[in-house]
Amino acid sequence: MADLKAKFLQVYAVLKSELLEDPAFEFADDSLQWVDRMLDYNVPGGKLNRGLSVIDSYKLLKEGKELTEEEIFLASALGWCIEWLQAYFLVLDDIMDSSHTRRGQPCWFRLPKVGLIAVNDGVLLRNHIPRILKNHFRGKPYYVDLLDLFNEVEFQTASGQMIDLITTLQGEKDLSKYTLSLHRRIVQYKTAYYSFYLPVACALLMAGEDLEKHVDVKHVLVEMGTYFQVQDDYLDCFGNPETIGKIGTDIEDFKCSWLVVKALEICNGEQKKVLEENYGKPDPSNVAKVKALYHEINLQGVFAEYESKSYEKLTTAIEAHPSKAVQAVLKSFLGKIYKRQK
Ligand code: DMA
Ligand code: MG
Ligand code: MG
Ligand code: MG
Repeated sequence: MADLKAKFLQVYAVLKSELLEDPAFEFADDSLQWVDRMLDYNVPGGKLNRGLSVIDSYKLLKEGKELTEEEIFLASALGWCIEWLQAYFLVLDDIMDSSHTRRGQPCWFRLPKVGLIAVNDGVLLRNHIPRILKNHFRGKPYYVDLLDLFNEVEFQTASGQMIDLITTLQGEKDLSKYTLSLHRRIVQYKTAYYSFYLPVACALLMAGEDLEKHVDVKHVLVEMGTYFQVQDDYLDCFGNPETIGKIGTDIEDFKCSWLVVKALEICNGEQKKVLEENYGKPDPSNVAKVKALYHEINLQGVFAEYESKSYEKLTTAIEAHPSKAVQAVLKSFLGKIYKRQK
């Protein structure tokens, strides 16, 4: 595994240098340096779970057959495309969410020299993906399907982000619209497709599979992605910022987080008032009141129960799948995220 990660990181260096050497652009030295630094700051610093799971999944689909160097390289390149996509979304997400830190460092747009240039950097990151695909997959029979997959998933993610953002302003802070079904819709679109379905879909395409024959796999992955974003919402409030590398902003931002949805379900009239008066305000004293309420109604316990129930349900769904190889892919995914602290 350590070996695989080292190989994966080597592929990053190759892809980056190809992008920087791109003859289509005659970069002046300072622009070359900008892109170089921007990539290093935003692309490789995360957990790399999404990227690495393309290789993992592909391996499992090949049922233990030794992968060739070329296969490892190609699966890694696809993994990096997902990491690039994630970097693009995160750079913009942090601006829109007014976040401060990401992966244990200031958000890219918070750097004094960067500011809103980060918006264009996001666009650049996004444009790097088809360039990487063109460089390495143009001759493959599944090239068109890959392009289509990335386009489709990007559209879904951007749509999810839109719903996530516009729900915070409709009707001047009205908590009554925050329901589990709205939350589900947001997180499926903004997180589940790109974080869970995309890596496995990339591996399936590489293995010569037809994605339309794998809607059941997609279904399980989308459920898993939903569970993953509920964890993200939970960690936003209850996680250790040192461990998760970011400081939560969901309460300040009036987000339709799983926590506030659950709180609204549990609260009595008086507690609901506390939420209405304090949720979505930037002042730390308002945030503290919301957090105190979350503790009072034992949201941590509610989450722990949700977590173990989700694990059971997902395991049952996975075990119902006819292919052992696919089961192994899905189980490996679930194992990586169950009870995660970051
Ligand atoms: C993130 O949702 C979704 C995308 C597509 C970046 P979020 O704002 O809850 O993520 P984070 O907590 O990492 O800022
Ligand atoms: Mg965010
Ligand atoms: Mg966000
Ligand atoms: Mg979050």
